[in-house]
Amino acid sequence: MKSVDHKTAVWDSASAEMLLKAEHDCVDTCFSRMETQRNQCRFGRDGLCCRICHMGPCKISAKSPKGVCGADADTIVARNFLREVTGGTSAHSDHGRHLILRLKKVAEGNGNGYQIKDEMALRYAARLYKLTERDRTANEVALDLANLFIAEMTSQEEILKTLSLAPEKQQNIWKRRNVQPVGIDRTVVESMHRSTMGVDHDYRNILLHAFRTALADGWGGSRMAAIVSDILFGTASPVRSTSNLGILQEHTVNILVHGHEPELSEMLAVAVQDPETIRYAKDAGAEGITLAGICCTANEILMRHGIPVAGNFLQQELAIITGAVEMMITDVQCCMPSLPDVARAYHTLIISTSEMAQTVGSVQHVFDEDDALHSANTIVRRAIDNFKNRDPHKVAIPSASRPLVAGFSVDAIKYMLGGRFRASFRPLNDAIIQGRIKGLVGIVGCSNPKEQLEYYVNTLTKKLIQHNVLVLKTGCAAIASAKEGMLLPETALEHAGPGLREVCEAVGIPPVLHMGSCVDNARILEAATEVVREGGLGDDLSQIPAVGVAPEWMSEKAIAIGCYFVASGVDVILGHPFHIAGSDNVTRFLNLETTELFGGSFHVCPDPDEAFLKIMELLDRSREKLGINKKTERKLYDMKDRRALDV
Ligand code: SF4
Ligand code: MSK
Repeated sequence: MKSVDHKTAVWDSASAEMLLKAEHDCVDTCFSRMETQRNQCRFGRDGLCCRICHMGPCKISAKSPKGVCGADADTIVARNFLREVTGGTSAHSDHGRHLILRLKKVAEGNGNGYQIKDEMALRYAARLYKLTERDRTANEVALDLANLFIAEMTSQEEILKTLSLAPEKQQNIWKRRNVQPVGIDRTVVESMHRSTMGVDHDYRNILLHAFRTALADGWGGSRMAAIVSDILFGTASPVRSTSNLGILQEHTVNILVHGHEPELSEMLAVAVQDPETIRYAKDAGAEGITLAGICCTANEILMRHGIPVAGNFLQQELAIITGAVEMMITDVQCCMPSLPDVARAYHTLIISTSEMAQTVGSVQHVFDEDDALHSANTIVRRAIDNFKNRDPHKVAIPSASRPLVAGFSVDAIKYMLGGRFRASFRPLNDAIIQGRIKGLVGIVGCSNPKEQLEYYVNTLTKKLIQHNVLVLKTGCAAIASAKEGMLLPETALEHAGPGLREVCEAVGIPPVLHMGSCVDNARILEAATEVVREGGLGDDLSQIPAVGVAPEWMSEKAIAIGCYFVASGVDVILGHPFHIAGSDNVTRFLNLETTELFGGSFHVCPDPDEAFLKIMELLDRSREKLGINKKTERKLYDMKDRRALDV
């Protein structure tokens, strides 16, 4: 086992303590495995390895510039890139599909414990899609909506209806560029077809399909997932909670939920509050039950229930190393196959609950969604039964934990900005126009052991708010901010520049807004669309002063997200590059030419200071074009002004 320098591998003290304990307990983690993988294959890194047919695998170099079939670097790099975007799109969209099918069952009266929690969100969504909702029951409306969403998955020739939620000019750009996706399933299948041996060889054509596929994610699968989650589990509103490994308790049964599906975790949240279950835990010698989350399942139950967040992607193994976790319950996406190996050194049970996501060494306990509460109760009792196996000599829970405020859905932001009766983005637009807020930056994505955990995210976030940039966060990047105390309005405001602080204090929002899980990046686009609709900042997303950043990304999902941001006209900063360096043409297309096509492109900035400067340059450029690049006095808008701003 390679040793890890905990000072350079991680940023927060809790993770550093657990890395030292891992070494002491002789437990391998992704940080030590990263050391054994340092010498990574340069053909893979540059996107130049092709193994899609069995004349290969072929690798492209100066000496062998073509594969056996004659494919060159451009084709191979573009095909590999498309397949990554397709992987990410599939993950988000399949997540959306599960929720849509659940909504359909609820609408048909077979909810089995699930129900429509937010009828207003349902009726609002129905109106967005021009479904009749007046004088109809919630179930009738929900059934129509579920069927429409299923058709969004399966339609063969019809353009996705969900694209119509974007600003009109945006839709026209997609039409002109011929990148409007049809049904998500067809778009994904076509990606695989195009990139198989002997089909699409023109790198531009392949990359355009990558953007088409990504749009099927951001303005399709992910957007529908967010809509249905709100209907089934309730639209999030600001909620207080805590974060980091210090939320684990020495004397309670500790249960961690990890992955991405909210359905099980919603039921677990109910199950752990059942007085009989709590009594069962006390009979087992525990003081109670602590339920907490890892990764995006954490974000889901945090937003709606205020359940604490134990950590993000790179902390999944570290949480088990505390020796205090009775059970980690995994579902889909971002759950490391190493978890059972780590758990073996302690008493932790790893339970995989999804039939499609099994891990060797874990206990398979397929979550029965048709008997959800009972299934959740059974799992919780099993965790309680495991409490007696905890070895107190192996327990060391770090003390670090920070309070936070999360749950900023678009509705919640609107409400906070304008109040119940005048909920609107107007005050935000005005603050941007007046220069109090310089612009909006969405910081999203994962953590990656190639870089010091959370250094980039936290350094950049602080700099941005100091310079009056309002930061929107999702996924593991949001958890990084939580652990740093930056989701606590009081702390964050200490770091905010005067203009941003003034606005945040006036409307009562923190300068860093936690908007949810990685599938919720669609909500950031929804917020940007509200800004466009409110008026005064351009008529498509490429015109508003807004930038996306994926500092420590690792997942295919992050690539799909980056692409749907760029296709929506938003520039995206990457902390490290895609695997495309083997093709100058592909690199130029993604980092330059997409600006011509969509209004945004990718920029690679390996250092947070460099990223900060690039963001400022991009925001200034947008402000310049809008003619608002100087601070103006606050102006109160009357109806005439508003009409003049309308787009
Ligand atoms: Fe090699 Fe062409 Fe087959 Fe790829 S498709 S493995 S480049 S022969
Ligand atoms: S969990 S995709 S590591 S954000 Fe959504 Fe975190 Fe990235 Fe997974």
